[in-house]
Amino acid sequence: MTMTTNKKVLEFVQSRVDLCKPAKVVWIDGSKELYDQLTKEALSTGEMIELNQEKLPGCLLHRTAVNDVARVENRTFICSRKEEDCGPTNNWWEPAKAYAELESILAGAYEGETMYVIPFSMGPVGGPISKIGIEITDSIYVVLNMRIMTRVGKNVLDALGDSNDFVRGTHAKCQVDPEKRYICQFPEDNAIISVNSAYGGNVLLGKKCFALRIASYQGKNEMWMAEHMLILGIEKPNKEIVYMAAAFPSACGKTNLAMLIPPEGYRKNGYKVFCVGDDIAWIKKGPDGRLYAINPENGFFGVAPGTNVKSNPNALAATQKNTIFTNVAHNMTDNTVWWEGLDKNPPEDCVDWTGKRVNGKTATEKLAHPNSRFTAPAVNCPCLSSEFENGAGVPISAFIFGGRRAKTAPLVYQARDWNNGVFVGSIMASETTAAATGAVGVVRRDPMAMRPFCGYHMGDYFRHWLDMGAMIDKDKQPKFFNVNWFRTDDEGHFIWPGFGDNMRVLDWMLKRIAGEVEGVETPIGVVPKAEDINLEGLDDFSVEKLQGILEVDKEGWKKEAEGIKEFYKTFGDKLPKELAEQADALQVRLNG
Ligand code: GTP
Ligand code: SPV
Ligand code: MN
Repeated sequence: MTMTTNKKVLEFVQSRVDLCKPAKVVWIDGSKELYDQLTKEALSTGEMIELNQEKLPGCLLHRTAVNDVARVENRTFICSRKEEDCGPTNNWWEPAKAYAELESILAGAYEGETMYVIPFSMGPVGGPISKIGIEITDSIYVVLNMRIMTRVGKNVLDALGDSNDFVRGTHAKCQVDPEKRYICQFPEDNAIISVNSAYGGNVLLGKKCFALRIASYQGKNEMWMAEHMLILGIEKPNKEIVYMAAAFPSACGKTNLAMLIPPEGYRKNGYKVFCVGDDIAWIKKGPDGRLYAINPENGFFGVAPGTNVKSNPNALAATQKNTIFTNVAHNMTDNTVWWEGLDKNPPEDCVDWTGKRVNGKTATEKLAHPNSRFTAPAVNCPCLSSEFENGAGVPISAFIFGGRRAKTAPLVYQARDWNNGVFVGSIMASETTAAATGAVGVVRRDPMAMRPFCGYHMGDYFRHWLDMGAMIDKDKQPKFFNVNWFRTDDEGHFIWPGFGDNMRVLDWMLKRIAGEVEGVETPIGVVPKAEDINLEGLDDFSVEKLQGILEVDKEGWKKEAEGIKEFYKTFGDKLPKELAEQADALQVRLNG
């Protein structure tokens, strides 16, 4: 059965059949019958485990190979025709060589197996900002996750019609061999090839591979932006809703901020927060000259550890049905799931994320992998924005950048204008997390949280940000802020309470956007006067503590400025001169 007469789609699918040699081809039509049948099959082979259907209806558990639990940045390649289009923050692989090696790995890779054809839309089907992809895979896990994370089915092919404007994604599990694992993007060919992995970020090709790496390149050419940003709306007591988009690196708080529940005092006064998206934003200039953003995804691929009724009740609620859990702990007593930070009661009879049966109370290893995840449908989220299905997007009033910094970066500051805001985004630095393989807790530069996701030269990406600003009238430009929830004290404890209390910082931003409050000028930007951050209801948090984390440490920033210049040097003549000037001006202000 095929579902389209689109010649380009049929050619692509046939090319994969010829190369990978499957025993059978199944087109994913979006019907429940087919998903049920595939789920049954995955349950029968043990690929998926059915959880307690009374407590967690429609929920499944999956464990990946122990060497395949996170994105692999050192095995991720941008295969642009010219090396100079890849840039110093990415790995480059010459397309001809990459294709040759990948095709040798893919040759016969599906022998004896079923090949699935997944037509998917990023963004509402047929929407003005949406784009279409086809993912070919041999993994039912991928099919069932793509169903949650994107819009999948025949209607996508109908929307595509005869067009050639679709991204070609090929995935094969192969032997899950880490030595032959490659995640390759071919921006000029609209193509992605991912082999030898079955971990989400590497194989759900609509997500980082398409919606960021390929789409960032498309956005540069078509004057829009693909960003690693959550989108949230804050409803004020006067019912006005202000939308903000925030870029934090992986596992640095996007899902949590996107689903924030304001502190009681705010709720009483009529403030509400709505989630439009938790990871990716596609942003385009709208008919009224403002920037509009959509969330191209259809679900949440969220970090499980640390998610609990206090930290993020909305995310937890979203995982209570039709959710796939990956690499969490399996509670054998009632066939449910558990992870570190869910509660203080690890299951005694437990299978840990590696598949080992243990007593969770006495186990010394982590029961869930630090990068264990839930794949939950967006519609499950109690605070999902009513604009979620609006293909034209929501108007953005603020861009927020942020990272995980134990020192130096204050709780919040505001950039002076668009170009200074781009500078602030470009100098972002953050401690690495378990979302990617490699050392955890090392500070590295991660411009706009896009270092692992920019599909072209980062210097050209900065230029694109500056060009986007130049296209928007000053009075319609979003304001730029930088936040850091992660300052620690001498014992290594987080100082700021974070989570729902981050509303107090967003509130200051709202007032800045409305022009209702003055700030304090510092060399790096405008910080709040301590009295302008509402601490009502925060009993054990003093104004002195707040002053401590609002302080701009000049000596620390002088070192930071030197580090920025070093980092900037790596871009050579691709660094926009506007940003070089920004770096100089920062040094002048710090020494003044
Ligand atoms: P990706 O899905 O990898 O892109 O991550 P993310 O940016 O969505 O991060 P997420 O919201 O899942 O948070 C990651 C970790 O940071 C979790 O363990 C959270 O509990 C923790 N976290 C989130 N927000 C805060 C905060 O405000 N303060 C503190 N201390 N921790 C936070
Ligand atoms: C991230 O690492 O930023 C994620 C998870 O959102 S992944 O899909 O693995 O990229
Ligand atoms: Mn992410």
